[in-house]
Amino acid sequence: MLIKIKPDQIDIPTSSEITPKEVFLSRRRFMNQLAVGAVAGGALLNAGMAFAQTPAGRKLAAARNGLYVAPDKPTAFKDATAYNNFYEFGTGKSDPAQNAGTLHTSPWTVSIEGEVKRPVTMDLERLLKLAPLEERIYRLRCVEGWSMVIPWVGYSLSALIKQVEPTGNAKYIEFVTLADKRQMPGLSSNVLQWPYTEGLRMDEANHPLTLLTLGMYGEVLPNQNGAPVRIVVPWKYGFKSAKSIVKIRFLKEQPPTSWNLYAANEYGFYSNVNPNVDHPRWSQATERRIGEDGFFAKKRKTLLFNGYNEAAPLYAGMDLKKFF
Ligand SMILES: Nc1nc2c(c(=O)[nH]1)N[C@H]1C(S)=C(S)[C@@H](COP(=O)(O)O)O[C@H]1N2
Ligand SMILES: [Mo]
Repeated sequence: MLIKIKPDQIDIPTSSEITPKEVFLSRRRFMNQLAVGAVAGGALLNAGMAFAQTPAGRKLAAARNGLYVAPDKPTAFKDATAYNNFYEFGTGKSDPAQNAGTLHTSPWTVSIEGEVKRPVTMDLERLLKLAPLEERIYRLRCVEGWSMVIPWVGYSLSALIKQVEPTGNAKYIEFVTLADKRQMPGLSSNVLQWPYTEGLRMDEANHPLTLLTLGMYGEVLPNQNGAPVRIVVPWKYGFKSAKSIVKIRFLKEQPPTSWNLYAANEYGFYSNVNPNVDHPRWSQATERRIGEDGFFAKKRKTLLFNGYNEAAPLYAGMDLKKFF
């Protein structure tokens, strides 16, 4: 059962209200919760249930990271889980919510390979414990011209990258989604090349904003949002944020990516949110907020880097019209 948190139950402190001390205290509170959770986890193990199992709706304790709280009102859980892009379950916006029930998220492993000194296959339990879980409220802007505001749960991907020790050759990172026809009805159509793959330059992957995401709204990810583990890169168009990841590869060369293979002139490797670079078939200057802005509402102005100016130094000296 999914336990839903209404947005009005989530209190959003403004950034001026957040002090480093509060962040520290909430982290300590989280550590205490973790200790309690470890006892409960032990009891579950004794009962013959693996802690790694993540039934839908399982709560994830996470301390709000005040550095990453979008001032916008979070999208309602019911909207963020009913209007999705997850082509492995169909191309319609309601297809993922309707069809993703067939995805088996337990057991789940992520194989980390390529240009690393310590290649490893991690199960979900290990990923959940790799670093303290944080809640971060990020805007997510789809290339189609809509956006959401989601309280994600996870930690910076850089924590995982550090553990596997990339070699000097690692210049790019690739994310590979599960591709299993028995679980994913959308794979019978070849609208995209499967498995769905995405990639980042190593400095983008190591940017603190890049979130290895294990939950949202205080619980594990719903299947339609990319359970049990996905990436969220808030300054890029949504399609860069691959869902239901089974493999992370460290590479010397820039990897091909599903949407770039689909239409290279429409979907670049970088795909930073940029109101000044139109999609060949539509403007990117404005967006609609799912659940709030109806089709006839005045559109919101899209912000360069989706408002995440911290990401701008990654592209110093690059022509963003060329590297779109
Ligand atoms: N594996 C996979 N990941 C994916 C997609 C997809 O079709 N398959 N769609 C992308 C697109 S286009 C968007 S906008 C976001 C949507 O994430 P959300 O449904 O959690 O809002 O997921 C991205 N990740
Ligand atoms: Mo998207």
